[in-house]
Amino acid sequence: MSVVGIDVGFQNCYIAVARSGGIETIANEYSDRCTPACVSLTSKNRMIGNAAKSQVITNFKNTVHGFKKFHGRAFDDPLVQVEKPKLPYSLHKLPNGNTGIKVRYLDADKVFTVEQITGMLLTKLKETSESALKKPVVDCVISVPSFFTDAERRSVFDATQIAGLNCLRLINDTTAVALAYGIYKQDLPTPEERPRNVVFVDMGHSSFQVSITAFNKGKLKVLATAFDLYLGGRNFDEALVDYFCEEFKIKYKLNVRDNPRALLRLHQECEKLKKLMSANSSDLPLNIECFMNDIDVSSRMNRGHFEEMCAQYLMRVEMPLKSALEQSKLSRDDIYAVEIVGGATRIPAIKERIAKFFCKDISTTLNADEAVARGCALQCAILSPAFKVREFSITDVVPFPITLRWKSPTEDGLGECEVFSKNHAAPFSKVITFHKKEPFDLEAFYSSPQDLPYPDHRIGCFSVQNVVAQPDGDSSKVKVKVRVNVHGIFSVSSASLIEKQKGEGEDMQIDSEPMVQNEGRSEDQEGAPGEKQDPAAGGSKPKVKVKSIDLPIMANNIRQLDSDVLNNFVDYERQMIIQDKLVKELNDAKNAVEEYVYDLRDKLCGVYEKYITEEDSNRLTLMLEDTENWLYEDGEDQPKQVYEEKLDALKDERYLHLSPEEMSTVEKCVNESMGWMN
Ligand code: ATP
Ligand code: K
Ligand code: MG
Repeated sequence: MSVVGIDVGFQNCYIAVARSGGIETIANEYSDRCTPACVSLTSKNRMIGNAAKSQVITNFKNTVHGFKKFHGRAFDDPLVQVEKPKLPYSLHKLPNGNTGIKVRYLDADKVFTVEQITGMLLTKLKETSESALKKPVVDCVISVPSFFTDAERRSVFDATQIAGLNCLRLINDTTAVALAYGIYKQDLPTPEERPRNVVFVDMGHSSFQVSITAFNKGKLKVLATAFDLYLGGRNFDEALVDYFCEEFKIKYKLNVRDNPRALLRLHQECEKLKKLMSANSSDLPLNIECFMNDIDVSSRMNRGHFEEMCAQYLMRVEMPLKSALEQSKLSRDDIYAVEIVGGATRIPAIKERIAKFFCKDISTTLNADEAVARGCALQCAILSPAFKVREFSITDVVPFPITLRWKSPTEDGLGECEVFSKNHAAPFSKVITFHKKEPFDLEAFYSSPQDLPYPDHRIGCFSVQNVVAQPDGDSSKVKVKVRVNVHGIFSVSSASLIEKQKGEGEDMQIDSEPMVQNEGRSEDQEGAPGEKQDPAAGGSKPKVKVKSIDLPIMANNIRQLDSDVLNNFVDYERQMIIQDKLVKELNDAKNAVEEYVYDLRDKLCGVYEKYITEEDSNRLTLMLEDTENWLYEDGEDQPKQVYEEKLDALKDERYLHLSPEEMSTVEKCVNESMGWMN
């Protein structure tokens, strides 16, 4: 069983794994611990991560990045519409209204769902973990922003399935960070003592998240979360881009915005400049050669000017901090530490604002880039029976209150009740008792749409089926279990009808006021979200003589892929993986020929020189030249087998006429020249 944690960022992804020594962040094949959240589609294959990032400018129409926020969002969603004009690739409205991503792939127009694109990214991250762990990876924990609603979480969960991962938990970014902070702390207060309250601040590329978490020995409890959905490092890049676009219009008469390639380059340069300014307060140059219409551009910027330009963004840092503190009902004095993570918290002005708000020096004891992934891996280790890790209990919160409304087709019992208040503990299950004579619908929705960072407050409709009256005509007692599961996803998970046994004289409750019974049980692990059946706890209190019958629940309007659609995506992902593998093998075979040519050419005028006749040497040199030309011409695009045969033919050439002793001398020389001997 694998223990893997993945931070899927808007811009950067990190993987942490558990190995014998503990949790460690791992590097990909480019020796980079950061894998860009980027997918590039071509006429032959897909490139994912670093390879895709290098295509951002050259293949801009088919290189997809900045898609994380499209999860669970309709094409018409205001957020999607705001992002759309800024993207170098095209979005497309899918038949079901969702956001599709339109690209050219294998020489055809193709629309992918965002689940598929994230699925591709996860496939890459899965492969990277597999090559580090040298075994198949299936189980993992993946981070999502704490403000993700049901639809967004379900969509990310679907993506994990497309990639063939078994996601044990979708954990909130800031909760993962809290776990990474707390689990190794030896000096946490005992459960009887007052908890240690720590603020976690994460500003990434796209958004800003804050949580306040209370720690005691062996446990953490999130008290409050707050966020700014639209505040992140990219706002600061965009401010610079805007500024230089204006400047270059005047200075060089260039309309940068009309040229996607130039605009993308400017973006990259501005991000670099922004990072430099974090470490350097002096005037810094911006130079881009051959920027547009063969013109070289140059300008300057310094931190002071940059901060002035970004005043509107810096102003917004305080709000979520204030909101989290208010919700937690703590005062500044109750805060033990303020820990910051996320790339954008490296901007000095942001650090200053956070410190100023809490009247406290901020701590940077965690690795700003890797803490989320490490926390995910720790959570995975806790959930994995195969791995020994310190017991640590995690109680998260419900970020947005959830209400249940019920109605029956004919009965006039109509009512509603808030089942999960804001900051209610999660995961959590509750049992609600209804008195009904016929099937009824439960509509779940977020209670305060004005605070919801999502345009549709509906979560889904759950029909409780097969409900019948008691033989004596009375209403039946129906126990319905609702929960927010480990992924932070809401569901009506089970229902059961309690049959009255003879002689049981029970008081009936009024339909419109269901009894809510807290189970207070925090679930450690469960299956896929939206599962419709599981063994009903049925509120089976001991000693009451009742018979309980499980009732089927039909979930409607849940924002999740239908299982046949999901299965198609799973199959298609597998096909694409095979296609990529074939292309890679082909490229490897071609590269092998090329490498052989270079290698032999070196040896001919090096270590082999003494042992080869001039005639053979000339013949081989010519042959190598022919092969090289062939590679650029007829041999440019051949099946793998052709390259393999070419290589075999080259290797079969006889040219060294040596005795066994001479052969071993040559081998020794070759090895020495390649530095293998010492
Ligand atoms: P999100 O959390 O929004 O999904 P993410 O996790 O991909 O995004 P991070 O990797 O935490 O984001 O941070 C990336 C952002 O941090 C980028 O905007 C990047 O430019 C910025 N950043 C990184 N280093 C620095 C630095 N030294 N100074 C300023 N900004 C930086
Ligand atoms: K990240
Ligand atoms: Mg992040």
